[in-house]
Amino acid sequence: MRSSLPAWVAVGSNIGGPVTQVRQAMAALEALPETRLEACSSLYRNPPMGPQDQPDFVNAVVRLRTSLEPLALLDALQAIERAQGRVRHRRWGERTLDLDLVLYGEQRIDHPRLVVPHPGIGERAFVLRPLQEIDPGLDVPGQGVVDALLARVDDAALQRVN
Ligand code: J1C
Repeated sequence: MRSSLPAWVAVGSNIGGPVTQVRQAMAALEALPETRLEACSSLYRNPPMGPQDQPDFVNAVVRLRTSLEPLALLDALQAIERAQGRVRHRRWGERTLDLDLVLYGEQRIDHPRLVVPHPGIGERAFVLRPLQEIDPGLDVPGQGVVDALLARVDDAALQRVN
């Protein structure tokens, strides 16, 4: 059997019942082949980054352990997005479901379809806060420790969903 590595996936939605979308995505991630769902953050409701005339987002982060290679995992994430009727209306606009591969082990990947660590993670409280919840002290290759990254952004608008 191939060796498995931890992989962190950010989940986001702001239409189509965002809480249900995020929970359903977590269930789909748990069902992936060669993959275990090791940890789920809380769900966080937060205002949109980008155009403000759209609903609030619900965001979360999960830690998987998988022996899927990075591009195979990306394919699987995109299949889940499609299965949940992914709709994107406009750039930086509302979306049914986003799955972003934030980190894959300690690897740095620069491929036309896949950049890891995910660029922009350092500016996004809606990724950093749930990531810190499940893995405080985690090192983001090339960027620093998650706690230090979180200390630099404003996360006051994130509200934990019950
Ligand atoms: C392409 N990609 O990106 S969609 C894909 N690296 O086809 C991939 N690490 O080939 C490629 N993971 O806009 C390259 N895909 O949540 C990666 N996201 C990688 C996945 N406000 C990769 N509050 C394009 N919360 C791909 N989200 C990349 N505002 C972009 C979807 C999957 C995330 C958003 C709040 C949010 C937003 C905006 C509208 C800006 C938000 C939130 C897209 N998310």
